[in-house]
Amino acid sequence: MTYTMLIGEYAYSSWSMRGWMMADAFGIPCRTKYIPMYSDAFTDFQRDYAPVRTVATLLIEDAAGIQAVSDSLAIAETLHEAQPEAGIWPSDPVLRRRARMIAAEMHSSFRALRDRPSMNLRARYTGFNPNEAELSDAARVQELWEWALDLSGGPFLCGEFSAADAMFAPVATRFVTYGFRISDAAQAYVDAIYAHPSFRRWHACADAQLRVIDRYHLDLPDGDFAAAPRPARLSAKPYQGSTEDAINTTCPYSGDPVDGESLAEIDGRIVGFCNPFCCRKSIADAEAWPKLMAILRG
Ligand SMILES: N[C@@H](CCC(=O)N[C@@H](CS)C(=O)NCC(=O)O)C(=O)O
Repeated sequence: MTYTMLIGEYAYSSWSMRGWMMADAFGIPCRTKYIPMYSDAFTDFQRDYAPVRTVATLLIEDAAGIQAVSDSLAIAETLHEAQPEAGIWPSDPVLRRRARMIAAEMHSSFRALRDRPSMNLRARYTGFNPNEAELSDAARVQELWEWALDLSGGPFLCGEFSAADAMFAPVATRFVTYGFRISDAAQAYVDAIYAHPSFRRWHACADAQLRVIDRYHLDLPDGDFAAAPRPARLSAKPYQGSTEDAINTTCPYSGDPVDGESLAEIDGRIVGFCNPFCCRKSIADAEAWPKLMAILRG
């Protein structure tokens, strides 16, 4: 059985992030396939897998063929059923019930918060004035977070990172992007999300993906994007030179040969990748990628 997660834009597609984290954050091997949103490729995807029409969609391939499962909660339950030990839902039944309850509320609610302040990992606005409905959603999210964190003791909603956190991670980014005033407990949780390795990998991919979709950007002053609560990152920049300068000959991710246009200087060492995207996501946050760190520290 093999898994492939079909996703949309890393910077903007909050449901893609949720579905993708349901596998990545729990160490479930799963290929990622990006389908550009608002493109012919997206229309083809909807036609090929109808009635599926949204990302994230999980493709499950086995001897019987390929089955497509869309919808983040269905993806969580499908993966949990296949790998109950992975920790998608907490093993403790009390925590598991709570995790399911708050994940379900995230899935079915918060229309206002999901609409105008849409996910955008490329911006950090100043001057966003939340309306009453957005403030009310933000208050309810914090009420749920504080209730869950109090009961579990944190650092994540139900103790260890679970599907409930994958569901709320994009909300944490909205609070950052739009500068919502939140409680200290909520801010500590936002910081924990931003420090989580799987979230770091997703954010690094958002940094690496160059496509900008204007409809997700508001006409507001952009604040200090670098000040988002991301952990300190290793110094890294693109490197122009020869593949022979690199400490590796094959890409840490794909195993394919290193490409001369995809070299980076990371923490003082030259590393090569198989394509520019792999190179950019590594520059964005090297420590998020264990296979890269194994080469750097090897
Ligand atoms: N309820 C779905 C929502 C998924 C969703 O709306 N995804 C958006 C991208 S963030 C999408 O694929 N939109 C395309 C469309 O609705 O045609 C889930 O939980 O996954």
